[in-house]
Amino acid sequence: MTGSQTMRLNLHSLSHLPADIARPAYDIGAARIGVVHLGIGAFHRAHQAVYIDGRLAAGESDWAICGASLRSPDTSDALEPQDGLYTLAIRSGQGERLRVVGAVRRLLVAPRDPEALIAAMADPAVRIVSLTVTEKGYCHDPATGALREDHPDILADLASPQAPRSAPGFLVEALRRRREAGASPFTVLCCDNLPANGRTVAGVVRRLAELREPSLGRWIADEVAFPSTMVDRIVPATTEEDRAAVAARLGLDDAWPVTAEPFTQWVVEDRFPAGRPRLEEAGAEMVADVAPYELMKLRLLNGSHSTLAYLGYLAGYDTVSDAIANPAFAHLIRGLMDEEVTPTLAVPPGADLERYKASLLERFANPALKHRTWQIAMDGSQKLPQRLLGAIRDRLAAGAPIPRLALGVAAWMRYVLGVDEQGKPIDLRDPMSARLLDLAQAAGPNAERLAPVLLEVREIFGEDLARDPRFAAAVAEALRGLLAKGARRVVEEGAPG
Ligand code: CS2
Repeated sequence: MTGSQTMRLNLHSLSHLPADIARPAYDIGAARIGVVHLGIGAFHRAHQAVYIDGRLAAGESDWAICGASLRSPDTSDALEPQDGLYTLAIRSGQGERLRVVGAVRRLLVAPRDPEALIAAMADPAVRIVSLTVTEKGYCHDPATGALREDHPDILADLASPQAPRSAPGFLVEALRRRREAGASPFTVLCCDNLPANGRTVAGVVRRLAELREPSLGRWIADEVAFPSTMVDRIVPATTEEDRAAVAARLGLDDAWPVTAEPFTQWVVEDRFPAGRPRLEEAGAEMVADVAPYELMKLRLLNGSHSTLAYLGYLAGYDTVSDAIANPAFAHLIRGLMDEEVTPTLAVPPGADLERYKASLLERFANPALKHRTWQIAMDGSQKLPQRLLGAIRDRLAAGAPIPRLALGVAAWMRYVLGVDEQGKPIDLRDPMSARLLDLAQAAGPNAERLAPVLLEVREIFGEDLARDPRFAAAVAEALRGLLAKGARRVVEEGAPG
C-alpha cells in the first residue's frame, strides 16, 4: 500500500520529482487536443501516448490526447486528480527507468456522459481518433471480421444511436455529426492486434453506418481513412506491488502507473488526409503497407504468446518468463516459429526475421516484467484466429504439418475445460465463456469428444477448419497428449508429430 500521507502526482507536485525521473519537457498548459483515444488502458499509455509525448516535447503542440474509457471508469478516475499525468516504468533485467508522461490532457468516461465523448470527437480540432479497445471491442465475428449485427451493444446502438455503447457506435455517431456540420472527418487509427486492423474496423464501422443510414455508410467509405497499424510493446497489467514501487521512487503517489519492456515498435500506414504528428520522428515507421509487419508480429509474437499462455498456465507457470525459462518451452516456441510460422510469412522490407525471432525469445525471458500467463490467456476466442489459425490455414493449403500450432489450439481447448491439472477452477475470461464452458463441460476431458465439439464454434474456426480432417486429427492428437500426460510432460517430451 502506498502511504496516505504522500502527495499525489499532478501538475503541482511535478516539480518535487527526484532528478532521475524523466518528465514532460514542454509547456503542458499549451498543449491542445488533436487526438481522441478510445480505450485509455495500460497499453495505450505505454505505447501511442509515449510517441505523442515525444512530439509534444518537440513542439507539435496540437496533438495532445483526450482519453476515453468506454467501460470501467477506473483509469479515468485514477488519472483525473493527477491532471492526466502518470508514470511509465520501463523494466528489464538491467533495472528500471521511470518517466512521467504528459500527453493525456483530458479524460472522459463514456458510460457516464456519452454526449461529452461524441462532442469531443466531433470537434474539428480533433484529426485522429485512435483505439485500443481489445479484440472484442469491435463487436465483430472473429472468424470473418464482419460486424455482428446481433451483438447486444450493436443492437443497443441502433436503438439509441445518440448515446452509443460500443466503439463502432461512437465512431459512427461522431462521423455523422461531422458530416452534418460540413466538417472533414477524422482519421480512424486502430491500434489493436486484429488482422488488417484498419480494414477490419473500416468494414465494421461502414456496416453499422449503413444500417443507420445508407448514405452515411457511403460517405464513410468515400471520405474516412482507416490506416492499418502494427503495434508492439509488452505491457503487463499494473499490480499493487508496482504502485508501491513507483511511489517509493517518485516520492509521490501515482494511482495508476504502467509498466512495460524497453522494446517498442509502431508501424503505421501513412494515410492521414486530415494531417498527423510527425510520428516518424518519435520512432514510428510510416509505411505504404503494414500487412507483412502485422502478420510477422501477430503470428510470431502473439501466436507464441498465446501458446505459452495456455501451455504455461496448465504447466503451473504464473508468468511468461517462468515458462520460457524451461528449456523445453523455449525449444517448442523456437520450433513453432522456425518450422511452422516462418514459412507462412512474407518478410517485411528491411526486416531480419532471424534477429526478430531471437529478440522475441529474449523479450519473453525479461525477468522484470511478470507478465501473467492468465492475462494473455484471456479472450482466446477473439485471439486464436489471427494468432494461430491463419498460419494453420496457410500450412494446410501448402500440405505442411502443424504439430506445434495444433498443440497451441489443443492447449486452449484444455484450458476452456475450466479446471486446471490439479483440479482447481480456472478463472476463464472470454466474451464467449458461458458457451465455451457449457460445450467443454458437456464433452468432458475426452479428446475425441472435446475437440470436435469446440471445432464446431464457427465464430472461431470458420466453416473451413472445422471440416478439415487433417486439422481435426492434429488437434485431437495433441489434446489426447495433454489430457493424458499434462502440459509440462507433453512439452518436455517434445512436440507431437
Ligand atoms: C498479449 C499482447 O495479452 C496478450 O494477448 O499477447 O498483449 C502482447 O503483449 C502485445 O501484443 C505485445 O505487443
